[in-house]
Amino acid sequence: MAAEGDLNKINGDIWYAGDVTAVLNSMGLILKDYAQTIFNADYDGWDARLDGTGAPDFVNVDYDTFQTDTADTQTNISYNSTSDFYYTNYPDGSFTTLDEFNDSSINTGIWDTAVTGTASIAEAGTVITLAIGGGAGTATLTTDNDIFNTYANNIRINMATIALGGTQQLQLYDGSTTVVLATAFASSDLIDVSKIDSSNVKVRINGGAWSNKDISSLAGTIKLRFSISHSSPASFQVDWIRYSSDSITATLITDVAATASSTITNAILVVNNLDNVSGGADYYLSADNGANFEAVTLNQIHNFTNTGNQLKVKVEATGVSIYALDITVYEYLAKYNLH
Ligand SMILES: [Ca+2]
Ligand SMILES: [Ca+2]
Repeated sequence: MAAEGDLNKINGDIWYAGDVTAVLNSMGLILKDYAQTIFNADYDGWDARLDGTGAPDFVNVDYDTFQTDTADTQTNISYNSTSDFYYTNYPDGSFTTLDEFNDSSINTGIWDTAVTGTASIAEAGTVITLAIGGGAGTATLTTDNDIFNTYANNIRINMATIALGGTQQLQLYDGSTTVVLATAFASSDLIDVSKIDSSNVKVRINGGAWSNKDISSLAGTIKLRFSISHSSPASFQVDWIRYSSDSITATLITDVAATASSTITNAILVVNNLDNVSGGADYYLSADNGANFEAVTLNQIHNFTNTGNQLKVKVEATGVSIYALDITVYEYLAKYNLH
């Protein structure tokens, strides 16, 4: 006899509650595909001949392609009005200052400086400048302490003026081995460094795609280091460095829902999303207009403990790695009262 949840039943087998769930979950996979055509029609516009009026005759469907910024709650979430999606965005103000470089003196408790040849390092005018003068030289600005253990796993760096080139690098350095995180800065570059584990650090510049840096070659104290070297004048400036160590949360709650004609007792949620890591975001549904949110698994049937007649969706990411919390939500569709 096929076990509970195994739909390979034969006549005479017992039908379990788990089999009902399995059937409904298989419908969830179909719904996921079907939702794509609904989203697409919503973007393109419904054919005026549809149902005589151009309005689809849906049954128990709630969806949004986010063509307007309608979400009720947006915490560390931003709306992209050009491409109609929501994405996690941690503002600079949510980070803690490591150094703003604004007291015209290099803080020896934070930094070690080293220069050769014509190089110089100076803090003035709210920035720190690493420069090469008339001839060859090298300048490095290195944290005194372990960047991740002393401060946090998430580091954000704001570059200032980049006057001339030379070889510019942002590095991790353990006293003997160097891992290059970024090179050739541009003015106002915003660099995010997010440590994942002892082997992997993710880096992105100006909110772009994350790139992975293998740090398994580093051991002991891992310091952050800015470096410039050149044979003739070159320089760059750093405006500030901040970090985020506390548990950070991004929350998106969708707009006030239309009132359903009957009490909502079950639903399947479909979301078009991009999560950097599996389980990067948690998804919730509320059947009572946001009074109670219940965790759901995408594309699977959810039977509400707290029933109601207004559906809302919540997307939440909580943790300490900005990379892992980097999620994008493009569209959602919830079909309720399937049975
Ligand atoms: Ca200073
Ligand atoms: Ca500054």
